[in-house]
Amino acid sequence: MGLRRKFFIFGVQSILTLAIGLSTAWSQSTATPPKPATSQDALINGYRPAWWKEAVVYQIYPRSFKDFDGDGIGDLKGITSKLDYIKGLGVDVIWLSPHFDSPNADNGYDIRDYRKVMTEFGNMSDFDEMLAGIKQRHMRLIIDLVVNHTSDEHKWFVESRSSKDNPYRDYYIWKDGKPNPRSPTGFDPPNNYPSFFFGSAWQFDPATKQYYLHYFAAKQPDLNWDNPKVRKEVFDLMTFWLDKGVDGFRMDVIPLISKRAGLPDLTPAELKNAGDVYANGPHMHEYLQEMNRNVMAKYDVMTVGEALGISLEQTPLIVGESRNELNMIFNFDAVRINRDGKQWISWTLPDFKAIYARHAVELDQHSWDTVFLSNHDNPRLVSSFGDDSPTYRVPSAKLLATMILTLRGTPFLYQGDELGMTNYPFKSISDFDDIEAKNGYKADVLTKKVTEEAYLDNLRHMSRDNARTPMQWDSTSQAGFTSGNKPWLAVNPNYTEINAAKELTDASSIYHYTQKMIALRHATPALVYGSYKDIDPTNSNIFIYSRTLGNDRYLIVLNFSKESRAYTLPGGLKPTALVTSNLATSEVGAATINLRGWEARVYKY
Ligand code: ISL
Repeated sequence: MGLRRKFFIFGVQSILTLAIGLSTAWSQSTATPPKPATSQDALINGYRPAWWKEAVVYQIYPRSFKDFDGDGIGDLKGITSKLDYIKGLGVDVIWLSPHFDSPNADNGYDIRDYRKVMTEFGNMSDFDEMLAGIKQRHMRLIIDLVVNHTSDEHKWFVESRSSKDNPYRDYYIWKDGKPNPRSPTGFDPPNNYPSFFFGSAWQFDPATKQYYLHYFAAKQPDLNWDNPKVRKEVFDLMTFWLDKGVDGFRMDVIPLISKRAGLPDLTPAELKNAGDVYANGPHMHEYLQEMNRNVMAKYDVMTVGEALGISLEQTPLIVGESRNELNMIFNFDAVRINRDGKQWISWTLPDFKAIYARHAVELDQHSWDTVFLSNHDNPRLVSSFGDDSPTYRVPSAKLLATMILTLRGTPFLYQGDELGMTNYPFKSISDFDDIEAKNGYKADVLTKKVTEEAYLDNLRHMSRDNARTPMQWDSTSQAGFTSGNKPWLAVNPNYTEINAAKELTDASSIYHYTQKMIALRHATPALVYGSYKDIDPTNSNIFIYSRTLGNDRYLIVLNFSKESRAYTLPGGLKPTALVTSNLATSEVGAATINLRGWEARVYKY
């Protein structure tokens, strides 16, 4: 199908859906954001409409997005300079990974001052300018709320560790160690909790001879949410940013805030998945409801929790409308289907599809969902779930965009995936920046538990640094990311081939395809509020599902393989029109369709 025809179909599509009066979508050209949904608003397919249900979100990892001042580190002025690019894609909301003052033990997920901008990223007036630019373009901004832990350089922790009777002592979790005369400190940690970043989750502090708890790095001490003063501090800092005009929060590891009473040892079974125990503590729901009452209820905001350790079955207890906790959460079942703990494993399409089928059963009209397959903690979308070889990178990246933008739930896109950026060809441990990769090297390779080659091979597939290499803006030096000659993390050498400048001038690029899919979603209430059905759950190569809203019925057909396949549509399904496809085709109406490798089609039926 020629491009002109595709545009025509999109045009007809929007007119039809608008004409039947179902759309509450915030169109790109509308000058005023839609009003928040009220109880008077008519339900759509049983769903209460809301702007954050209709939005498409774009995640920015500021360190790697665009460097304005040439120091090799992305910054807020850099983001402001690229707002037209982001708006051009058609997204509604930007999620900004942490931009706060931080010593960067974990790239900003270790916050030293919640009310100050990280010096490398600029200052508060740069933030205000960026926010104004976002609003001028009728987009919204959600920021990262990292409040399970702070930096050990946060003034609360500096006070807390200074003496046992300091007023901030109870802002964190301190415990006596177990006496052990053979240990250099004279103690062993209070229990067997492991850290997500290797080793014990306890750090001995010589000043007071007690241990503090850190689920992540030793420089990320966990806050004590059982202390009402801590909760008040968090609610105040959230209010500070909302009063500035931000539109909500992505909440980092929010299910970990409430700790198990008494902190007993984990059993051997629990140790295999410590995150499941750390999540869902006894007061988690109570604290989230308190946060909602004190903060969110007073604003029209979007909240999305990073729900590490929360099972699908437990999800409605956090996102259920009547619960007054969060709007939605990230569930990791799909994005982590290719790993077992920290080990990369193979996966099958039926298992992958079963996850979405389960979501449709467990999350009803009162529990909103998210869709994402990449972010700053995961490898590149096309390298993990598509095929990043020269032949199939473009079609498979487009297929994945088709899927993410037609599934049920608010879609989250990660910077660079709209260009089909790929994993980085890491050669040695010195190529990595990530604390997780480096700690793992010390824990596993230097102790000879794992060979260097096996460790690096695994990291090449799953390291978080794959997603953190600088955005590839053009084919000039350092991909146009920085005018300096040393970005904080190396640019992927494929930037001369894969870059934004090239894709912007190519009507058949992944960028433009993503833009069209976003426009289609915005114009099509069935893709937002429609019911979901997996049509052929056991097929190992084809993912085919429907999204239906009354008589508005869509069939999405995705060939998740590089082989061409003649596919007979199940149950006598008869598409009536081809809405879009990622490869030129005009096949409509046949009982058997001929899909090429990584072909994606959206039909009406
Ligand atoms: O990325 C992971 C493993 O490779 C996860 O275990 C990750 O640490 C987990 O999803 C929590 O992530 C969030 O909190 C961390 C931070 O390092 C991540 O970047 C953040 O997304 C600690 O704040």
